[in-house]
Amino acid sequence: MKRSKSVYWSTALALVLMLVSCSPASTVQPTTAPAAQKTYGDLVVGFAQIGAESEWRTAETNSIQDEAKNLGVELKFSDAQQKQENQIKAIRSFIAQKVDVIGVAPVVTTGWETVFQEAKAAGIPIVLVDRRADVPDDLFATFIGSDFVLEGQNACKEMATLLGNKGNIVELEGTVGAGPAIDRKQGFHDCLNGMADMKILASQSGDFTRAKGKEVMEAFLKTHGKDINGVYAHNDDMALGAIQAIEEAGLKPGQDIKIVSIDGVKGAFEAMVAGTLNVTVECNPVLGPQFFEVALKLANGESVEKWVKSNEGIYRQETAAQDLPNRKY
Ligand code: GYE
Repeated sequence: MKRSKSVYWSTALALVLMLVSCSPASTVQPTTAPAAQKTYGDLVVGFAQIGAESEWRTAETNSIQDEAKNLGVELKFSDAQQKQENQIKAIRSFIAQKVDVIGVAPVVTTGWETVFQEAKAAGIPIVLVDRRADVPDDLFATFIGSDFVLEGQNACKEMATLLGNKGNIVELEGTVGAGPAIDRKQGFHDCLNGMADMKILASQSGDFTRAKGKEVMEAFLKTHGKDINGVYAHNDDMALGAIQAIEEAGLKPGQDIKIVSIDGVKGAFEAMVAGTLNVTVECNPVLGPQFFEVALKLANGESVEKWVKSNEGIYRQETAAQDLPNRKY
């Protein structure tokens, strides 16, 4: 009898508990704990790199790959061999792999809207690294890079000092349609507007490469010869090519023809120590740390500034020997 009583009460208790838990009034909403914060070790990041056209680009690639290793981030890296269609293919592949964040150094400023829309639809933030893209603000999270217009203005002021505000300049432009090429040209020309006796004799793209820079400089020398007082190169690699062309033409680069370029790579410091380059305006390629710091914030739903600006200096022949040993790239 006793046994049946206890069975009765435990069954009744179980029934009551069931009814209470099922009744709407007493239904306990499951508490949605905030999503656990991701750490670097959780991050999967895609990076669509342009290629390996210059010392600067190689330094940027090294910075991103080394920093991913230091932080334990899973990095999916692609080299587009300078082709935009390859960068777009890489971004689509990162979307398919559902990475947390996509970084891209857009080879040119246009042609990105469709694929960036696809990334947005997939809920994957786009981070522009070192080069900007002409897309609406809602299609990218931030631009990590330099003020290229300011770099062009600084290069112009350095050239004016070297030429005593008077002379003829030839311009080696970067890749046609690339943000830094457009902006470095604008900055230099804006500054020239205020200088009546400084003139651009010719401008042509050397595609940011040493070989093309040499080729274009050879053509400038054939056409303008000794009328050329200065060379403005949008990057050091083209300047180093121009130096070779000037020497082969029997002239002294850095003396007969003053040379100002942009980037601040090791080869430029070596040329300044040798006296063949006069000035390099720094453009910092060591963007890995800033890139992954931003990527982690975005992966955790935090907001970031629309432009994470790099800080840079101007380096001249006079101090190159003491600067060279301290250069990081
Ligand atoms: O100046 C050049 C590279 O995008 C800022 O691209 C970068 C530029 C850099 O090829 O050397």
